[in-house]
Amino acid sequence: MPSTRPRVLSGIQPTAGSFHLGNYLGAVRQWVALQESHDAFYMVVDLHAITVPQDPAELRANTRLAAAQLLAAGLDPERCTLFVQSHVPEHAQLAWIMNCLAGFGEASRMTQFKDKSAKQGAGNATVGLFTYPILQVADILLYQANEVPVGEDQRQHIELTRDLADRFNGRFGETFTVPAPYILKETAKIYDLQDPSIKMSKSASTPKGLINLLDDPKTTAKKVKSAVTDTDTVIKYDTENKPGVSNLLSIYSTLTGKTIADLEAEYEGKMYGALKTDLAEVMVEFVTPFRTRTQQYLDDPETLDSLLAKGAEKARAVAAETLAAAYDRVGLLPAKH
Ligand code: ATP
Ligand code: LTN
Repeated sequence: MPSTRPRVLSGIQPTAGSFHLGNYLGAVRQWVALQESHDAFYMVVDLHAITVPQDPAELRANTRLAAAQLLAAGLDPERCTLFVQSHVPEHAQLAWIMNCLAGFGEASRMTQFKDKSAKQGAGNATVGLFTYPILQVADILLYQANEVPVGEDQRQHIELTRDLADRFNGRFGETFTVPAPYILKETAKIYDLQDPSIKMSKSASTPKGLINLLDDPKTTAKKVKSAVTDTDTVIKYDTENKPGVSNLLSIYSTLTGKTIADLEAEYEGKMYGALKTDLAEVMVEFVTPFRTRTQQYLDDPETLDSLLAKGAEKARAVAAETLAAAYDRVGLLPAKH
C-alpha cells in the first residue's frame, strides 16, 4: 500500500572517513527522527563525491563507511529506505533533463560552487562540480520529496530545486512536488571549535576545531576542552558577543535534550572549564557507542551490501516512475518493448 506519510529525502557525501559533529547535528540526527513520522529516503551521494578528485579504492571504502555510520546513528532499514546514489541510475538520467532546464546564470550563482571551485584553482574545477546542484535537484525531485532535512549551507540548493520544479511543472504540466527545506534553527550551523566564525566542515575546519565522530574519544574530549570561548566568564547564549560559548551550549543542549535556559541556570556562576569538562563527557558518551556500532556494520560488509541493495531496489521503484513521467512530459519517444 502506498504510504500516505509526507516524504523526506536527503543525502550525504562519502568524501571523508568520518562524519563530523556538524553533519550529525545539522542533518543526520533529523534523518533519524524523521523516519518515525515520514516516508524517508536517505542516500550516500557517491556521484556528488566525484565532482572533486577521489581515489577509487578510498571512495568505495568511504561509501560503505558512510552507510555504516548512518546505521550506527540510528537509521533503521525497516523504517527508511537507505541506498547508494549510483545504484539508482535514474539520478543521472533526470539530472540531464534538469541540466537542460537550468540557466547557466542561475547555476553560476550557487555559492557552494563558487567556494569549492575557488579551492580547485582557477579553471581547474570540473563541469561536474558546476552542475553538482542540478544533480541534487534531480535527487530530490525523483522522490517527490515534501521536505529535505539539511544544514543551513544547503538552503540555496533547495531553493534552486523549488525553482526548477516550478519551471518544469509550468512548462510541461504538474509533474514534481515542490519541496521545502527542513532546517532546525538550533543546529542549522555548528561552528568550528577553534574558530566560531566559520562552520565546522571537513574541508575548511582547523584540525582541532573539527569533531570527527570516529576519532578516538580521548581526542574528542581534548578538542572539546580546548574549545575557544572568550575573555569574559559568563556562560550565556549570545551568538553575537559569545559565539564560542553559544556554539558549545547549542551542542550540549541538542545532545542532552536540556534547554539552553536550563543550561544557563545550571552553569550560573561557574567557569567555562566546568562547562567544557561536562560537555566533553557528554560527547564521549555519545561517540563511544557510535564508533562501536559503526565498526560492527563494517565487520560484516556482506550484510551491509545486501541491505544497500534492498534499499536501492525500493528507491528505484519510486525513481523509475517519476523519471518515466518526466521523459513523457518532455516529449522523448518511448522505446518499444
Ligand atoms: P564540506 O567540507 O565539503 O563543506 P561538509 O563538511 O559540509 O562538507 P557535507 O557532506 O557537505 O559535509 O554535508 C552533509 C550534511 O551535513 C548537509 O546536510 C550539511 O548541510 C550538513 N552540515 C555540514 N556541516 C554542517 C555544520 N557545520 N552545521 C550544520 N550542518 C552541517
Ligand atoms: N549537497 C549535499 C548532499 C546532497 C543532498 C542531496 C542533500 C546531495 N543530494 C539531496 C539533500 C538532498 C551536501 O553537500 N551535503
